[in-house]
Amino acid sequence: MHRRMILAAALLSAAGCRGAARAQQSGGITISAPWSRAAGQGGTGAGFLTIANAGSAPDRLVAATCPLARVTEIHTHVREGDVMRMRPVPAIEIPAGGSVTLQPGGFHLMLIGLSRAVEAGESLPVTLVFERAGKVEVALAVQAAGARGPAARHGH
Ligand SMILES: [Cu+2]
Repeated sequence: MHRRMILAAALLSAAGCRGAARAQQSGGITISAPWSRAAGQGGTGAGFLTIANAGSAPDRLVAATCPLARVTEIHTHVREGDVMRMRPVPAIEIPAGGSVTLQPGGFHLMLIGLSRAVEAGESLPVTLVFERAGKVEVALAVQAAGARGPAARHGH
């Protein structure tokens, strides 16, 4: 267990050195590899990241806000026949000692109604709100539009 924590810390600091993935910690909650994709003004952006909970109790991501988005929602993908559709969810539970990754094709943040274009290379501020850990600020590293595959089709 101790060894695993050291490894995790090493991985996080390595990510920090690359500058693309800043880790933020609050209480037992650690956020790593936050990223997004380029999107146009008035369009919809997405947020992806990994949430680890080192605490002894489960926590829940209950909201997120981004100053550039009119509305920020927490979404999941559900299969309907052979089509994947996105659905808002009220919360994502992060189990005690576990982690959840928001990624294309699964859970993600949806940044709806961007007040300006978001370009690759910039970082997008997002506030995550957890039931127990409270607010956690993260900076999403913006990648090119369509980065990481098919889930780039995020129309609303
Ligand atoms: Cu979505």
